[in-house]
Amino acid sequence: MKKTWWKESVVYQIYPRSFMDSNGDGIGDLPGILSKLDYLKDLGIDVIWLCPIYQSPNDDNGYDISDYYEIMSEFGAMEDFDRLLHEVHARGMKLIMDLVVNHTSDEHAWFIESRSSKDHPKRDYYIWRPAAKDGGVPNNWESFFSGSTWQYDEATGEYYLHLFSKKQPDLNWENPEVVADVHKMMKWWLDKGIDGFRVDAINHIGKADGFPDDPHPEDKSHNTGYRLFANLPKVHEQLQKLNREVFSRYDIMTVGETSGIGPREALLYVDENRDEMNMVFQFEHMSIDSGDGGKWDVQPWSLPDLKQIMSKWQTELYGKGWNALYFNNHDQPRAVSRFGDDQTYWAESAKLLATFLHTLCGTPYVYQGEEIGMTNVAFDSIDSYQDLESLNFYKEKVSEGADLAQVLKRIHDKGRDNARTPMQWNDGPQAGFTTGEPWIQLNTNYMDINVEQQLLDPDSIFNYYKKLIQLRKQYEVFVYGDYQLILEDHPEIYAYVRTFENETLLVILNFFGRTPTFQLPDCLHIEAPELLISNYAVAADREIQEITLQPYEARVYRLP
Ligand code: TEU
Ligand code: CA
Repeated sequence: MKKTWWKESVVYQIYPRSFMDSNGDGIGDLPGILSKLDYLKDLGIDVIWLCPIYQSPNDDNGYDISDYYEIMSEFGAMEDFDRLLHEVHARGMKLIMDLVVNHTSDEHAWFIESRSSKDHPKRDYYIWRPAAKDGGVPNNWESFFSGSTWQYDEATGEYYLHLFSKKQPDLNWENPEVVADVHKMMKWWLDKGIDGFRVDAINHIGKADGFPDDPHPEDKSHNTGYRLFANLPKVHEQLQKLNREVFSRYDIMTVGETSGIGPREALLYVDENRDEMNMVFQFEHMSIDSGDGGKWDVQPWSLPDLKQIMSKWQTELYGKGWNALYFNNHDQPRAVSRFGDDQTYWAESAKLLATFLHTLCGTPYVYQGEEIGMTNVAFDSIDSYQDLESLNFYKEKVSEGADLAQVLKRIHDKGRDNARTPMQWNDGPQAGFTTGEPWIQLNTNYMDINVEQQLLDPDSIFNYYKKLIQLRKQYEVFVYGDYQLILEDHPEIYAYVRTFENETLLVILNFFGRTPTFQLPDCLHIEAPELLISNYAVAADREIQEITLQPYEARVYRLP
């Protein structure tokens, strides 16, 4: 297996709007990030992934870009970015940017020109269609953010396609001029010295020829049309070209966001011989708690499901392509609330999930606040929510006459604002995030959960993450070891062995609040193992044939 820096790295994801505000306007910004670089270095982070910081009217907090060559005014100026990049590098860290090229903002100059007339040279930068024969929308495709993917535009009497919000028109990747302009823009940033890209919604850049109706609108596992605009062969053609003409010319890392695939399809993106991307964010483990009652319906998840999914990814990619590991990001609820217990066993379960994240084969991604165990938030009223996906969902449900308490419950469980409340730096006013009014309400638990307090506590979640990250650097087996599941059918304990050259790790994770007994399988003969890390004090006893585990207990042993 080829060894590279991005396999050995731990990535930290920053959602700039909610990270640190430097000037009291309530909005996180680039100087704010700059002021926290030493904090990230102390944690042991190698790479920072910055969510979009380009000029944007913020319909979707920067995922709607109106100018790829400018910094969002609220976040600062290009000099702030250059200084940030310089200071990241000065600390021996790297920085990757979010690349949003499935769509732009409707306020991007290209779209303004495109919509101006049917024969404008930029018309085909976007996807325009006349009304269907019945005079309605061109097909039955549904947007990720509710409603049709088609928006009627008065000026020319046609519809444009938007898989996300109507202020995020999809670029037309069939147009070679679009492709050339995107490549040019990427090179411009890479020439500045950035270290790679997280490639947003890249599996959606190809759409089925002729824009046919989805024949299965009754299938609610995805929005209608999904199968006709996700992971099509066209996407791979573009990625191969992108790799040839852009990625391969720089020493960078690339991670694509690709929902709707299993490991077999993932290998089309990440097989080291195919030259597309280094790794992808898959979504299978994010759906183990999805019920079949439509968007954001939650059901209890089961550990055997999680084991089955993670084991499949671990074994099928091993030696061929690389995994991206995550349980949190800016689109998902907080993992400690979702897969742990944010009440009784808050710290224990946060550390358990951290252990899992750092002991699998792949590159771990830590999302801001995860390293201190930040939790979900449940605002009382829809008026406190900011995310357009939640707001659109609520509106749609209101128009359907749904039970609004139920709808708010779904938003509490799954809405994206769970991940977007401000970073909790201390227990002072506004958690130290801003001296002004934050753009979104804080989670009121910042008195108990904050960075300042955890830096002082050797047993904190923060210090546990720090230790795990150090261990990954100390022992290659954490990074490169293979993966072998043991106790496959155990409903509460997740355990596995990692082996690389002559090093072996044994990972034991009790995923719930009970006290099951771990039995070492007969096939493993182990003497005098060394305990590398655990989230409870463990007696000096080195006997591990049989262990009664504490709630959410996690242990990692190194076997001689
Ligand atoms: O998310 C896109 C995204 O999650 C879809 O590509 C995915 O296929 C779908 O949600 C699966 O259920 C990214 C960003 O992470 C998000 O914040 C943006 O709102 C979105 O793209 C639009 O840019
Ligand atoms: Ca600010």
